[in-house]
Amino acid sequence: MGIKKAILKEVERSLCKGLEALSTKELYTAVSNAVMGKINDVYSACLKKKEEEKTAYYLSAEFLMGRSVYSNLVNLGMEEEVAELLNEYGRDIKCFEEVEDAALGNGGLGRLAACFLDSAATLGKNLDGYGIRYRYGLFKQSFSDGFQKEEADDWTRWGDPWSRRVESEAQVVVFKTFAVRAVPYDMPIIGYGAKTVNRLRLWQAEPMENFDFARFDACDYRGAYKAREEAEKISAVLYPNDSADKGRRLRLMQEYFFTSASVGDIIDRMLEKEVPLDEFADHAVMQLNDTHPVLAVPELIRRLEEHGMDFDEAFAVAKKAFAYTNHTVMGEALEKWSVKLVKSLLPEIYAVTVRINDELKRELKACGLSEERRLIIDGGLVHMARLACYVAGAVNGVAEIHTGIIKADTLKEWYELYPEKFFNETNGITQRRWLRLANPRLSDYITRRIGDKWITELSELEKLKSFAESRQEIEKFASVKRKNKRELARFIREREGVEIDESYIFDVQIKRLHEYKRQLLNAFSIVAIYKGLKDGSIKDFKPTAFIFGAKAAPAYTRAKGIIKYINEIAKKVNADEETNDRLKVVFVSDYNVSYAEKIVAAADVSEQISAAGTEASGTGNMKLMLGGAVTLGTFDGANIEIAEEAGEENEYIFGARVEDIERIKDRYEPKKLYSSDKLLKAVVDTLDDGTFSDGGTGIFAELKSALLEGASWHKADNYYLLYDFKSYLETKLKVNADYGTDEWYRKCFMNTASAGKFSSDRTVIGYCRDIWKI
Ligand code: 26Q
Repeated sequence: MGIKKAILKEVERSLCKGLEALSTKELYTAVSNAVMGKINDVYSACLKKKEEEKTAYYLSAEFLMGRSVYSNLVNLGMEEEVAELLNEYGRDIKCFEEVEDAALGNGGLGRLAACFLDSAATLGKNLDGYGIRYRYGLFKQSFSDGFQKEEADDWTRWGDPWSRRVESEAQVVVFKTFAVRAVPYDMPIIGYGAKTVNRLRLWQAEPMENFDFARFDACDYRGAYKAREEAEKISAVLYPNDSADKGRRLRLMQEYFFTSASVGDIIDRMLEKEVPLDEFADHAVMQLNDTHPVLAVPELIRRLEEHGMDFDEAFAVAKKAFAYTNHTVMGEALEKWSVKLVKSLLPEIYAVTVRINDELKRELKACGLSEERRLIIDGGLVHMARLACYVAGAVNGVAEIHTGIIKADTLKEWYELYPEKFFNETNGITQRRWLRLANPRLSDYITRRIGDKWITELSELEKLKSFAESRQEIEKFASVKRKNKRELARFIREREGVEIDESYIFDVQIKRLHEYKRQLLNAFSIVAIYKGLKDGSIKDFKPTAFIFGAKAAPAYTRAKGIIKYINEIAKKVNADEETNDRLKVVFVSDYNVSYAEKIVAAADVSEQISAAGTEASGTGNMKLMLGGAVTLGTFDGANIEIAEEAGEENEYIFGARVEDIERIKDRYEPKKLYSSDKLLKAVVDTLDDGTFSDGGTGIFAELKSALLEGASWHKADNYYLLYDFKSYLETKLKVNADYGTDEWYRKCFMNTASAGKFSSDRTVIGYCRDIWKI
């Protein structure tokens, strides 16, 4: 049966109306149920195959899946048929744009997990995901008087038709004084072409018994509900920090909850198949997505001991069963938990950790190496990255420069001890979502020229280069971008109320709001340009729309101050009739995966301006490159590899490099720069000279003081904004001058054509080869 018929049947079966009369939600449910019906056979076959072959498990506290309906239709090759069917009934497939994103992640790390799942399924690799089914994902963002406001993200408001609850495979997770049930919700991961369907299993926390009947009978209603509340709290909400933060008990509970359930699940399946547990690592390998799932290590040992292994045997198994990915260069951002907390919540896990630590001490002694910065239990804290580095069979960074930095600095004691464990696996993105789905116009353009092999082999894009010398070709490529820009402009007009059009340069910075990512530097450059336009020192400036998308962690006061500052700039600049034919600023609200898809297709300039040596990789940079934007960026993270692939002449690289910062950092005096550079001073002063209002909060003055004076926990301007300001502004003006010519569009074209390396297919193949051995 074709998909059209299946949908009609679904409508007939479950609803007493014709397709034309369904609500959007009913239509959505019918379409997704029909799709789910289509994949059952392949899904079962793949589950079976994984019982026989070695499987990798991606353990991650975050999976930023975005919207599933379109990507599933694309991967099944059913997009056109379904659109056609809906049209026949007077409906538009675009109506599903109302459907909420599954935002069970903060940013890069969570989206990377989602891209890997898509790639592995497309490549036919055995990779399943394990995570948490948060009741509420990353908060919804709105602005009130330019200040960020947060609201709970009720992502299942539209139902969750892509998941199946598997009651019969629930696990029990035991904490010191109580236990909860972990109920799996399984989401099929459909590879492109649908030959492989893998599985993402997300655990939901529930009480052991539905009800405390004794209490209920005794009319203690509150008590009866309490157990439910206590249990459900564990998977209630995603932590909205994208950096390690305060030893919060609930966060530790979340981490143990999903890793314990996942390890228990993997072991149960092996026992069912009668696999001897000492062969565990021949059948399974667990990839730890940062330190968040590292409790899986002592948990595996604990469970193997429960099944009769002794510690040494269990430890030997664990050493072959884990691999660890690091996503941050900043040592201080590595997770640590207080011994007191771990002991009080997870005494058995703590006891296992002590034994691992003893083992480590013995080993260090034997090699005559120091315990310093190596002990897992150290100074009253349990160091999760150390635990990971000690036990994991492989440790990897996520871009060349990042892997270099963790070897030389962040994890240097471990590199010294186990150099053979260290790998680089440069991040990637799935072209199915980020080109085929997000950018149908560019997809068609490409396919008409080189065929559609790029959808599963992105290095095919190289073949576009033979068209690079043709003016006509470049003009057609440019016209694709123009149409995408028109569409985004319309969307922004409707959603944000800001008027821009396709004649503007679309200069975008989209990523989590962080000091190190330097959105404030971007803001400063805009203020400088604004001043230059007003006083006439900047002439012939081509109209530019500076577009920001970002969420700030609710407790990150400075990040929220930066949002307010940019919104204040937007308010002033957009209303100024002297300049607003050339300069617009818009901070889009509630930036998420679906918004990213629209922006990525329409961007001209990709702002990747982190202080050198701070961004592990970045993946937004790759999405924008693939869409034909030029990078305005520092030599940091994967920007370096992007410039290497596309040619530095096709990007706009500026600012201090890691070596420069190393050289100057001990004698850096931002105040001197501030006093000696008139423009810089005038720009920084807009933080407290009354140009913009922070609503009396004092937050702008605090931002200024962080730059000029520092704070108790950091030096002045610790991300070198003032240092890079001049070269950034110059480079930005160069971008403006170059824009719009044939030469410009050729740069854009070369970016798309050179993006082959950045497919997550390539990344997943690397993990399979170097680490998972599958
Ligand atoms: C930790 C403890 C408690 C609560 C939250 C967290 C937490 C949550 C999320 C810590 C970190 C994150 C996310 C980090 C992240 O997204 N890192 C990014 O990972 C990308 C994929 O490798 C890289 O491209 C980015 O450079 C990196 O910043």
